[in-house]
Amino acid sequence: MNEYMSVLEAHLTDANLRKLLTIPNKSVHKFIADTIELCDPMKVFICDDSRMDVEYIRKTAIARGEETPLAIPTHTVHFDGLHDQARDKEQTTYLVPEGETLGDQLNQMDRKKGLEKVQERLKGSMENKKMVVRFFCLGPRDSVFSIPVIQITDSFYVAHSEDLLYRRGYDYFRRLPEDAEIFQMLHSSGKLMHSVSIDWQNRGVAIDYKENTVYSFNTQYAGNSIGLKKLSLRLAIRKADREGWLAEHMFLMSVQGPNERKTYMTGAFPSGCGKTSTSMIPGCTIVGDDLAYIKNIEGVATAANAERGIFGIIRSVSSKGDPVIWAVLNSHEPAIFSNVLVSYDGIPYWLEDGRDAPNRGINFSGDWFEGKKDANGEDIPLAHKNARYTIGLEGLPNVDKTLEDPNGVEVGAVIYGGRDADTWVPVQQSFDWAHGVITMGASLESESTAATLGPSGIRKFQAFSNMDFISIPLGKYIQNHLDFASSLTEAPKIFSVNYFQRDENGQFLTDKADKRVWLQWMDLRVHGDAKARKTPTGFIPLFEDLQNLFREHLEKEYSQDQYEEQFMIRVPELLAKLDRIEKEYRDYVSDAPDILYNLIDDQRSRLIQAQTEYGDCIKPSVFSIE
Ligand code: SPV
Ligand code: MN
Repeated sequence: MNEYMSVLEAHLTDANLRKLLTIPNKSVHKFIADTIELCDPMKVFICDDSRMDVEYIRKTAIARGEETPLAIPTHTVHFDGLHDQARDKEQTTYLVPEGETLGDQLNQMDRKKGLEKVQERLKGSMENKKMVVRFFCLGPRDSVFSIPVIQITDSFYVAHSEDLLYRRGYDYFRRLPEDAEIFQMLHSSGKLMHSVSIDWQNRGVAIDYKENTVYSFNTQYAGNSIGLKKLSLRLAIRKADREGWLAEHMFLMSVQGPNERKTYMTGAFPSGCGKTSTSMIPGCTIVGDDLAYIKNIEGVATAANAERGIFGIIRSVSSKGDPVIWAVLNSHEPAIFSNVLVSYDGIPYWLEDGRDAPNRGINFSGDWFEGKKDANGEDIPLAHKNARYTIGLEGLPNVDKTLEDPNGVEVGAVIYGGRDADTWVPVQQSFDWAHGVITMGASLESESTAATLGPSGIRKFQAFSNMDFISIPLGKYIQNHLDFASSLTEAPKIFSVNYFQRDENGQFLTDKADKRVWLQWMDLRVHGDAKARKTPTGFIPLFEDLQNLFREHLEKEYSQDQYEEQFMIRVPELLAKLDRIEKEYRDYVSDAPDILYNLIDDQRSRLIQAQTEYGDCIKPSVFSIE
C-alpha cells in the first residue's frame, strides 16, 4: 500500500485500479494521484494496451466528436480550432530553477512562478471529463534507446494518435525497476466547444525538466499536445546531454548502394523542409522521419527511431509525387487525417493533392464552401497548409526491417539541410566532423514554414534544425556534438543538402525527385567510391558522377549547364551568411566554443581567397579533384 492509494482508490474503479497496480513504480502512482487532485476528472481510464482498451480509445474519440469516421472504415479526421493549427513557439517555455539559465535564445521562466501558472491553468481542467492514462516507450523496447513515458490526457484524439505513433509500453512499465527514469506528460485540451479547444489564448507548453515533466494546456494541435513527440524531445535532449549521446530532430533511413549494400543516413531538416519525403525516396527504406537517438555503442555511431509512426504534412502529397504515401493513405491501414477538407461522402482532400477538389465540405472552419472568408475578409483555403496525416510505419512497403531492432543501426552519414534560396549547393560533404558540425549543423538557416504559428518564408537561424527543441545552452549542445565523435572508431561523414536553391527569377534549380541522386552520391562518398572537387565550403560531386547517377536512378539526362548553375559557389552570399551566423553566436550564445569562430574564420578566408582568384560566382570546374 502506498501513500497515494487513498486518492487512487477514491477515483479509480476496481478494474482500473487493478490495471494500474500491476505497475509497481511509486512515481507513476504519485503522478497520477497528483494529476487527479489538480485536474479533478470525472472518471479515470487506465489503458493496459489490450485490444479492447486500445479500441475503446479510438471509439471514444469518435463518440466524443474529437474524430469523425471517413469513408474508409479505418480512417478518421480530427479538426483543430482556427487558432490552433501549428506549434506555438511563443507559449512554449522552459521552467528554469533559480540560478540556472538556458542562454538568450530559449524561452524560459522562473520554475516556481511557471509551476504556479501551470497549476492555475490546469486546475479543474478535467471536470466532467474522463482522464486517460497511457504507457509508452520511446525507442525500441528493452534496448539502450528505450525511454519509458507516461501520458495523461483528457483528449482521446491525443491518446489515439499516440497509439499509431509510439510503441505501447504497459507491459514494459510493469518490468521497470523502481528507480527507472520516466518522462511524465500531462495534457488537457481545456474548455471545448464542438470538441475544439476554445481557450487558446491561455494555451501553453511548460517544460519542467527538473522533474522530467511536461505540461500542455488549452491546445490540441498534436505538436503542442502529443507528449511523446516534441515535448519528450526537449527532455530527451537534456537526458542525452547528461549521458553523452545525441537526441535529434532527424529522419533515419537506408540508402541502397552498389551490390545491395545499405548505408544508414540520418538527416536534420527543419519542420516542413523535406524530412518525410527524403526518407520516402523510391529505392530506399525508412526507419523514421522525425526523431532519432544516436549513441556511441562500442565506438560505432548507432541510431534508432524514437517513434514508430509518421505525423506528416499532407500538403502536396500526390499520387505522382509521393506514390508510397499516397497508396498507404488510400489503403485500409489505420490513419488519422487532421485539418483537411472532407467531402460529404467522407473523402479527405488537401492542398495540391493533384485532384479536382469539391467546392464544399467540412474543414477546420466548419462548413466550408469555395470563397468562404475569415474575419479579416481573407479566403479560407480548403485545407490548412499544415494539415497532417498520422499513420504507423509498419504498414509501409518501404519500412526498414530494423525499425524494432533494439541494437539500432550504424550511421554512415549525417545530413543537414534547410530552406535556403541562395547559399548552399544541392549537396556537399564537410572536410571532417568538426567542419560539418560547425559550418553545416551550427550554421543552418531556413525559411519559416506553416508548421509553426506566425509568418512563413522568413529566413531564420535554425541550428541543427533543432532550435525549436534544444533545451540546454546552445554552446553546450554544439560542444556535445563535437565531443561525440572523439570516442568513435570512425565518425559518420557529414553532408549538407539544399533542395530549395533558386535562380534570380525565383525558380527552383532542382527537381523534387533529384534528392535521390544526392543521397546516392553520399553513399558513394561514405564508402570512398567517388572522387570530389574541393571548394572553400566542402567537397562537391564531379559532373560525370552526377550524370551517371541521374541516368541510373532517375533515367534523366543531367547537363553540364545544370551542374554549373547548381554547384556554382556564390561567394558574396556565402560570406554574408557567415557574417549572419557569427553575429548570431556573438550576440546570443555566450557559451559558443572557440572552435566555432575559428572554423568560421577559416571558411571566410578560403572564400575570400577564391574570390580574389576567380570572382564572385565561381564555376565548380575550377576546383581541384581529390
Ligand atoms: C514538426 O513541426 O517538426 C513536426 C510536427 O514534426 S510537430 O512537431 O508535431 O508539430
Ligand atoms: Mn518535426
